[in-house]
Amino acid sequence: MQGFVPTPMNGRLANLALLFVVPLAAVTGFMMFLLGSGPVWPVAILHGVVALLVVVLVPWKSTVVRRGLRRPGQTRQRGRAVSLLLGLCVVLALLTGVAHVLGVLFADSRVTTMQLHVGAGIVAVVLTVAHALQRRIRARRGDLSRRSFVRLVGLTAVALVLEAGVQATGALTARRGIRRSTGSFQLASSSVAAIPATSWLFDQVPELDPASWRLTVTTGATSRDWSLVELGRWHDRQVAVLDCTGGWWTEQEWSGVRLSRLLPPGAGGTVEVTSATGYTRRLPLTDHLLLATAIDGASLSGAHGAPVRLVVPGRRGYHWVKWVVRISHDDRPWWVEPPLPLQ
Ligand code: HEM
Ligand SMILES: Nc1nc2c(c(=O)[nH]1)N[C@H]1C(S)=C(S)[C@@H](COP(=O)(O)O)O[C@H]1N2
Ligand SMILES: [Mo]
Repeated sequence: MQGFVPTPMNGRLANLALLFVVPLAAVTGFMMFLLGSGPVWPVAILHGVVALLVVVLVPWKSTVVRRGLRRPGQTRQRGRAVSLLLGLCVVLALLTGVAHVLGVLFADSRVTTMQLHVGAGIVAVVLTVAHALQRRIRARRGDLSRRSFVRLVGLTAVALVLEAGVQATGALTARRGIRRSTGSFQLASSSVAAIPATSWLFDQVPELDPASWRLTVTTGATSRDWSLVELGRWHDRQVAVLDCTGGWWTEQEWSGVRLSRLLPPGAGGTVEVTSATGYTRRLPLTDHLLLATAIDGASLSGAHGAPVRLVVPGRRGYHWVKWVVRISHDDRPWWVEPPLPLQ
């Protein structure tokens, strides 16, 4: 190969690059989840370019892989399972990532293409670290040279072309309705019945009796319990997009009571909204928070958060706490919590 193609890479440098590229793909992927709305697309492009750099590095990585497969010995065998699984996860992450962009959604199945994608991506990062610990590579002085920088720019340009190809094909072929800048597709039907019942991780629908259900609102030293009948006094409405990180979105009219009505007039700061399951999110009161009891005029079902669920216009679905039982108001910053829920 060296004879007729000027190789802009070698196996060792490809290994070093992949050690950064795979985790960076995961970081940029999660950044998309955190941004929620607004100009997410530059991050989506960055994610695509970083991820497709993996594909561009394959020719050089493959020489390393072939050399490794020829090598006998116990120690090599031990790391082989990790290597194989890592390869599979990266291929799966690449295929499902591209499939999602092309409109393969599987919104009704137990696992969407995007969920499979994120799962494969997370496992790939863990295995990348394990793999690198098993087969240590030492950086050399020449690695940070101008020459290798130029190589990296060249490879990134190729990845950028691939990314443009994927995005253009997606724009042409995806018939599953409109795609948001977060990458999510509109559900095929706008009916309430079509909305998947989703949990961030493993939350189950809790048994809540609407008659005995109470919402405890704490602000400063005072606390008050609201019953469902009391909240029924208000009929506030809000059209908002529920955009799940599973890769789909739906626009609905949610109705119930503005959360600010349950706080002192003009209250600022943040609220921590807690579910009967313990699931919790903290949000600034500058958001137009609605405690919804109905979608499209009909009462919420248990799976969608009855008796009361939070609606957070402009933020991804994982902020929309279902089965709300407690609201604590104070002036802690909204970001004093894990950036993504842990349950
Ligand atoms: C682990 C966390 C990850 C998250 C949260 C994530 C998230 C996403 C999202 C939201 C998209 C859709 C972008 C769009 O519609 O334009 C996407 C696309 C994609 N992802 Fe990931 N991803 C992750 C990891 C990875 C990894 C590790 C790889 C590859 C090694 C990867 C490869 C891809 C590819 C190839 C696409 C198609 C992008 C394109 O070409 O436009 N992702 N990912
Ligand atoms: N208590 C609780 N609320 C939750 C979740 C959860 O796991 N537990 N998942 C969130 C996620 S990730 C999404 S996308 C929406 C889904 O709402 P839906 O089931 O009405 O579609 O609920 C959010 N609220
Ligand atoms: Mo979600």
